[in-house]
Amino acid sequence: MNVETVIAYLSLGSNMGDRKENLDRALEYLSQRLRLIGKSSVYDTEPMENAAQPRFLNMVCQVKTMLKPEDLLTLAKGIERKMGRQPGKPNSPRPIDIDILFYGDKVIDTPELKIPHPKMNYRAFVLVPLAEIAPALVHPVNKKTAKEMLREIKRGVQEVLKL
Ligand code: PH2
Ligand code: MG
Ligand code: MG
Repeated sequence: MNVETVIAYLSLGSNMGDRKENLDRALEYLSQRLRLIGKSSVYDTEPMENAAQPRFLNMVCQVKTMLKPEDLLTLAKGIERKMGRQPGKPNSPRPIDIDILFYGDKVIDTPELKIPHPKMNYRAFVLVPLAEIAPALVHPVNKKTAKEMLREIKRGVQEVLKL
């Protein structure tokens, strides 16, 4: 069997219930199925896009996995469900949201899955923790590093506070 290990980056966010506990629980569930090799600090962040919801805790983790991208997505969705997230409510408060930011340098663009995550480029709540743990990581499409992408966004960076 030809199994390949890939380094992936995931973004975790919670703005419902005990937010810190939710992040910890999600990391625990993830570590049961893949190898957690890095994690950022936890940041308290202003909600973006739908401002009329509670503040988030956000973080990014680095994982090593043999799961295919679709299976990694299934794992993430399964943990979201197990932790009580209601599906089909994209911009409402949630105990946990787990998004795939990068999967090696693979580029995927299907209706179900887009990698690299198309919205990360302007999201301080993603780029601040990402640049903390992987400043030199290169985006496979725009070829910028995490640190460069962070430098380019001005709006919102002040709304991301390290816990
Ligand atoms: N997630 C969103 C939309 N807005 N804002 C913050 N601060 N943190 C998030 O995780 C977040 C958001 C969609 O998933
Ligand atoms: Mg999300
Ligand atoms: Mg999501």
